[in-house]
Amino acid sequence: MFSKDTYIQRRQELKKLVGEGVILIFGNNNSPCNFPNNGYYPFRQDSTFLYYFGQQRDGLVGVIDIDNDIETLIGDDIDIEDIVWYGSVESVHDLAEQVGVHNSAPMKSLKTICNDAMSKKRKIHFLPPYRFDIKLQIFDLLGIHPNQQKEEASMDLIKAVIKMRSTKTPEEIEELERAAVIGYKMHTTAMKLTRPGVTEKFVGGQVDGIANSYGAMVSFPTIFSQHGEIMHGNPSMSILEAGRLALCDAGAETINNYCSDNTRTMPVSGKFTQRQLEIYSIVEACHDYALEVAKPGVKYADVHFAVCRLMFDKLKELGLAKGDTEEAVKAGAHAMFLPHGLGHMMGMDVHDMENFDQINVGFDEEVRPNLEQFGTNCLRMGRRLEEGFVVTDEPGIYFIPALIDDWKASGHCAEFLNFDKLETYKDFGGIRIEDDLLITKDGCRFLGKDRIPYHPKDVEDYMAANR
Ligand SMILES: [Mn+2]
Repeated sequence: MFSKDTYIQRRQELKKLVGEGVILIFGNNNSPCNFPNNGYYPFRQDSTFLYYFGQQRDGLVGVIDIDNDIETLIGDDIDIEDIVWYGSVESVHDLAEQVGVHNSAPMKSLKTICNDAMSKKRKIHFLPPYRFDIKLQIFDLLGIHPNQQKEEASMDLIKAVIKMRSTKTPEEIEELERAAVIGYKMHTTAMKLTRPGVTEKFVGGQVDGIANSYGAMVSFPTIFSQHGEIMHGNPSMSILEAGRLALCDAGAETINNYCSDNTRTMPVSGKFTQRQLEIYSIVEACHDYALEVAKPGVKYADVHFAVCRLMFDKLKELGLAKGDTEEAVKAGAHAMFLPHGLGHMMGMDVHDMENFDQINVGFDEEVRPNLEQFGTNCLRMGRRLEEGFVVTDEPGIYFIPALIDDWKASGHCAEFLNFDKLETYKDFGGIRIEDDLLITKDGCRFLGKDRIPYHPKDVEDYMAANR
């Protein structure tokens, strides 16, 4: 947790930005696994609740009455039976005091607060809920059917929260740096363990254990797969084979729930083949390009498309692509290889604030998303960068057999792709290299004290030194 003042100041700023009405910020409830008292471990608090109210306890709601300048932490104190099973914990009143909130009240009083505000026709602001229990809570409190809650959520509140959470303060950057240190340990462990004969699940499980040991948890389910071309390929029981690539996309959350997100792709044998090196070096060049150009004022969509053009040019040299690069990227031909965006915002969520929709987080009035074109419709971040933003830089090249078949059959982008050559890459897999960029006053830098090895020679040397 940060100091009390941090939370007080954040709520002050939020009140100014939203202007009037009553703000409800729901913390998460315990999420049962198999039976009610067997909570799905570890408990993950809602990030926005953490941002303004800092407390990790389940079953809390923060209420900010802007017009009367009253802040209340709502929640029920535990009883003697809970103490028997889980030990004593602080009262809701104490939790409130720790984050500078002067009032606390039991959960049943939330209904009274809402009824009172509704009877006076005051605006009640809430965020779009993503858990069903919270949807039921909102239904009970405000009478809004779960199907209507997304559109009834307060755009003023959404915009204010996005504005505040997008720019990371020095104390948040310190947390992100801590997450990066754990991420380094996770990825170098994967490099040490990757070898023929072990299962994907074994490496993935060890990587997860490091996140648990040094922080709160993984920042998203670890991807560790020889099928790097499957975007979210979770570790399976398949056995690593010499000659193939293993892609590891993993990150940690610190105790305070700030994230890291990195990807490395390594040769199972410890040595890249010539064909793997050719593709790897293109991804490497694209990855390094973002570091050169990302700075305040630059549209991340422009960086993305510049990377796509660079990638396409180099794929032409290998005979996998052809035609005019500019036209090819306009037509979306690059999405055969790179069907996702260059990166996303990162903070307390690995895809920061994704619950508010990327159209609100990664785009704005000036930079609008393209929701039509395959690949381009997956861009999570397009708007101009600002100092204090943290974005990922994660280009990749994938050979997806089903996509090759699909486009070949329909002739999609046939003037820009060499399908005969693509056929010979169907067993390749995929390569992605990902690091996290902090946008500084006049440029950017990678988060993390040490870079996880990513130049091919460095990856090979690291693997050789740790056999
Ligand atoms: Mn990522």
